[in-house]
Amino acid sequence: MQANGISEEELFSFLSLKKGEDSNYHHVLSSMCTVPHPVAVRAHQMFIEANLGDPGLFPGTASIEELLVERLGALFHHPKAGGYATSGGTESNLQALRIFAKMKGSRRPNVVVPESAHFSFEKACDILSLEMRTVPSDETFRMDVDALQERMDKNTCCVVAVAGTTEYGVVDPVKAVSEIAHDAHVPLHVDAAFGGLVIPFLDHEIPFDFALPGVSSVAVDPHKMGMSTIPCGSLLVREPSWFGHLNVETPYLTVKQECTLAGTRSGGAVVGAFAVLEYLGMSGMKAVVDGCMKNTRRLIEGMETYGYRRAVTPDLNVATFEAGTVPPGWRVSRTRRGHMRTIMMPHVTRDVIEEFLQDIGEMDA
Ligand code: 0PR
Repeated sequence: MQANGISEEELFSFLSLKKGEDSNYHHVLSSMCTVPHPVAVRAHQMFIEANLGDPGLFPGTASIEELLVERLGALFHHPKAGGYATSGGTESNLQALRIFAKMKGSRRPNVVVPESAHFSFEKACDILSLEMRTVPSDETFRMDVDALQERMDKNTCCVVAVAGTTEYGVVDPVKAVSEIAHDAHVPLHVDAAFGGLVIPFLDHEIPFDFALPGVSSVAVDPHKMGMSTIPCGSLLVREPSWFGHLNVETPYLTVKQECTLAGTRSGGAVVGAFAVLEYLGMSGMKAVVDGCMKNTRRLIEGMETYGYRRAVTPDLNVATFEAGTVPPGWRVSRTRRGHMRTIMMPHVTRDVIEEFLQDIGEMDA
């Protein structure tokens, strides 16, 4: 630290220089985050100092967290689901496995996850000392359900399905997985970090949530398709009392027990997440998702007219291609199999897609 502070002007000119080095999302097709909705920003600013780690000091913010959980629970066909706002999908996945490992109480617990699962499960299994067993994907990159059962045994504390895979934007056959898990009395955790705020707004139904009796918990991130400020994820569980397995005593706080992973937690981001859902409602969210899906179809169609084949037809707004070089200035990512991966987040408008197609067409010429 410098002995004496610098002027505000000097400070902010340095910060804007650094901000200029960041991407402004305009040509970013590789991100599952997006520019936050203006009401999220306004709500976040309003609650900027609120710390949900000591909710007794911020009862208003804490009641908004409860409302957020209630809204998401209702959206997922279980208004009485228990839940809390996490820092994102990584924490939600970790906490879900933590609950189910404790409930199982096995000495050598294992978790069965699809090959396509996000790398947060690897972190979670490492931290919780769980054996991670993977189920291969079929040719559409969805979990091969036939291979699931043989990986489960009496020490399996949780099965995971992904509703909206990170790499290919497909939804695992959650209904079939749910039946297997239910019959075996093994909890099923659905990672809908990305898809949870897309699937309910699609024109056709894809079962993935608490309407399926085998689903025990769902992770969904407002800071992805919920257009909230970062960080805001959430974990919902079928039985609110399950969080009791995670409780620790917090004698010097305004609440005497805590089940969250983080202590200090951003109230602003949580209020921001709630604000977006409340402001847009079902019809507003559907309009956003419709737009993203239309843009996804347009990109796939445009790329295929140039001869770049899709890797798969996605369920959600993720498009992947057999394609190599990308025009300069554009950010895309690569899947583990080497496919070009793009995500049509709300900042990726139709104009942006047309611009990308034009650039890639010129590159080819
Ligand atoms: N589950 C799924 C299905 C995910 O796609 C992700 C993140 C997670 C869990 C973990 O969520 P958190 O990162 O919130 O803990 N998927 C994106 C990815 O890894 C996250 C991301 C977002 C990466 C924006 C880059 C980026 O620019 O690709």
